[in-house]
Amino acid sequence: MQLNCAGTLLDLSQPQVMGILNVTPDSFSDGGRFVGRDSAIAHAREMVAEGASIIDIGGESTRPGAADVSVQEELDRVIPVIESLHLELPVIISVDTSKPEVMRAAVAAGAGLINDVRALREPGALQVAVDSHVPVCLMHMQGAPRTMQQQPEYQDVVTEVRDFLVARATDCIAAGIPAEQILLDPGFGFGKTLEHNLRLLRQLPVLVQTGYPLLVGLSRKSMIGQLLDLPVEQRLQPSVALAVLASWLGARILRVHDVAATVQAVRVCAAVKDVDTINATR
Ligand code: 7PM
Repeated sequence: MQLNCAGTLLDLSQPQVMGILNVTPDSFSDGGRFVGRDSAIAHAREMVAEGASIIDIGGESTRPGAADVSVQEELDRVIPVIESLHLELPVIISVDTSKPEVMRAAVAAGAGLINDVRALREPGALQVAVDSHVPVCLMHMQGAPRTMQQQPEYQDVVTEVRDFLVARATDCIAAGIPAEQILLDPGFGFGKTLEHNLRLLRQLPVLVQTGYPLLVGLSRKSMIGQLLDLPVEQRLQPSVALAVLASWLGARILRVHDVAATVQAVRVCAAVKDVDTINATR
């Protein structure tokens, strides 16, 4: 099980960590510290040294209530950082965007994965993804970022998220994306209450069952704030705990802010998971 990220292979038989590099000035937890190109590169270099195999770069804040960002603004934020990163570091670069123009420019600049919280539903996005030949992460979101947390409602959140994601994957395959290049993501916090998020994590094996590798983002999310009443800068330990749970339940890629702690945690978790396979080969 491996992804072909613009020529770089990513092995999914071991859990992989995706480090979040935000280049939005209003990014919710890094407070706009990594706005400049040099500081972004330094942060990325640190995350790679800590064991991240993917760096996720996003220029649009998907925070509930956040303002829309223009194509030009997103290009200006993201493309220079991708160009520099691609020249300086041997790491897979993921672009967190829903805009086809940004996807196209990002892949041309060296991005090896498209991460779209709107699951390639914006006009033109699916065709750009097909033409780019990089893997895609399809995420579930109910509603739109500005209003999604107002009144999330489901009959059965796990079934609805699974059916949405499988339907999107089927559309992507029909359009020409190889099934082996598709990742699915339940989209924790995107149009979900605390209970919805907890159910989705508890029932993650239902999503694993689809056969598509799962990427999950739980790092520093508001569900932790709701459970523990902690501000965003004090959510390291519970974020690591949720990453371990997700990886134990079958997630393949963990999208996180705190790379070093998460890499160590999911590696020991994987050793426990894989102990029978080690014995079988001896
Ligand atoms: C405010 C609220 C700011 C939420 C930032 C966020 C995911 C993602 C994001 C995810 C995938 C965050 C999110 N979350 N992409 N992009 N999966 N694939 O916490 O869960 O970073 S933005």
